[in-house]
Amino acid sequence: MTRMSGSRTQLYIDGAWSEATSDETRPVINPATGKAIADMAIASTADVDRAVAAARAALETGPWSQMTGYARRGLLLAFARELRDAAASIGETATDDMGMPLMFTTASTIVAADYVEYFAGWADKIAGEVVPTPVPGALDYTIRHPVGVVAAIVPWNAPIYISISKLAPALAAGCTVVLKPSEEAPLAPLKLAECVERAGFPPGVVNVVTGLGPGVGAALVAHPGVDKVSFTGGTELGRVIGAEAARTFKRVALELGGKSANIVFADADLDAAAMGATMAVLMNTGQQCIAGSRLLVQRPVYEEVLGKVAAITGGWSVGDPRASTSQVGPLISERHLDRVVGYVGEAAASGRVVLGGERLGGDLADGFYVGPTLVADVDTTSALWREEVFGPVTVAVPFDTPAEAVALANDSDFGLAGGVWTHDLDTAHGVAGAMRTGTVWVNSYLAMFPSAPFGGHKESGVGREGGRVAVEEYTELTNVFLQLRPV
Ligand code: TXE
Repeated sequence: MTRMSGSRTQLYIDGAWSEATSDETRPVINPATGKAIADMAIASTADVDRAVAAARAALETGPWSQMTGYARRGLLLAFARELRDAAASIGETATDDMGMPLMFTTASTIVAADYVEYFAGWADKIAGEVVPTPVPGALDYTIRHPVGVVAAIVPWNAPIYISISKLAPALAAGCTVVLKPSEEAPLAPLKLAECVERAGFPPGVVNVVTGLGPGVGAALVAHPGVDKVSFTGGTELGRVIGAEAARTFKRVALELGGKSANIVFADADLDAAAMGATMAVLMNTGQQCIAGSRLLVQRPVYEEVLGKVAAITGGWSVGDPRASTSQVGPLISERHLDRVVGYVGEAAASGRVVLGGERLGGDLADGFYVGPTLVADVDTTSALWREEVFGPVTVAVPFDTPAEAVALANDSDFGLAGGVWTHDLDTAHGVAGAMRTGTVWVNSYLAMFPSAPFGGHKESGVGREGGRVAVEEYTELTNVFLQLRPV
């Protein structure tokens, strides 16, 4: 559990834990049991103002403002050590909070520590450049400043990983942060703040305020004291946040939805492809933006691959996310479960439901569990094919030629990720290069690591997380021109 007053969570502002000034709370529901496990404090406008003011003071006048990149690197490395030490306890909190099986939430915290270490390495390497000029006897160079106070607005589906993928590059660049967790899963981000505190960051560098999106989230997006909004969530909300942030010329990073195509060619290692296709959707019960939810299979091996995917999928164990054997947990909420099952129901008329599609009962009836689902021969104009379902649902169609596969894959409003399974060099590079997505995996799926830039084309978002570019996006450039006196 996290820092509480009774059952009520606290806010982390200016290096201290405090009560929200409003009495409003929202129950935090464990999706495996349907029972409340805490009451999330709903921050008031005054609390949001206090968090932004603390972040601005830390940025402009506190010890953080005077720290070199070398010193920031040291603090980030201390933060990574705290995350590693707390991985088991953060994992338990995240599992109870949002239902991801314990083995994955614990691993996710260790991966988060890896991300922090990687970005610690950039903190002392952020440099401008010397710029050629057309003017004799002049010197021109650029300086990279931290962009300022960052509002990091995160969703519920991967609260540890997504919080860290914003915090780590922002802190490496010298920014200060107000983190707003999702109301559906606020507890793990609050545990991250405990690691920030133990690592010894100066007050105000990282603040965590909980609350509802239209209240606390919207207040941060509109706040004149915030310089950049980094948001991960649904595309429709991203559209609203991008437009609102533009009114005050804030910098914006939007990591939004996806409907990624996983393309299997007949020459591929079909067992590996079937395993990859299964993992691509079942990890985190399909509640991930990069889920390879559209499966495209070359016609001669279509039925064979579907059979393999169904067999592997059927072998994954669905159950209590606290149990060490569970690989697939519940969905985040009953509302979300109804939405996922509704998508499959609508498509059943046009497609062939090979597996699943229904809420699970028995011992799992109190939780929000849906069976892993495979729907074949889906109408490519249907909502199930085109929209992000965010559940353990794979939709499949056959194709004949590489050109047809690329056309099908790119016929989407999204452009986040995709997979290609083939041993033919021309097909691998040709198809990877033709896909309009931010990431393409070849003979692999879901490989994520901190040095790789990650983000979307089209309606999957704006900006990149991961790699050097992620740090640079948390900086603002100044160009300095000096006219030197001749010596
Ligand atoms: O996230 P939301 P939801 C997709 C997925 C899912 C759908 C909705 O398909 O079913 O989006 O998910 C805060 N101003 N993804 O409802 O609504 C909110 O409090 C400012 C894709 O959980 O996008 C939370 O902290 N902030 C995805 C955060 O925004 C506001 C991850 C995300 O909320 C706000 C999750 C407002 N007006 C869902 N309203 C991905 N890209 O990985 C809400 N928020």
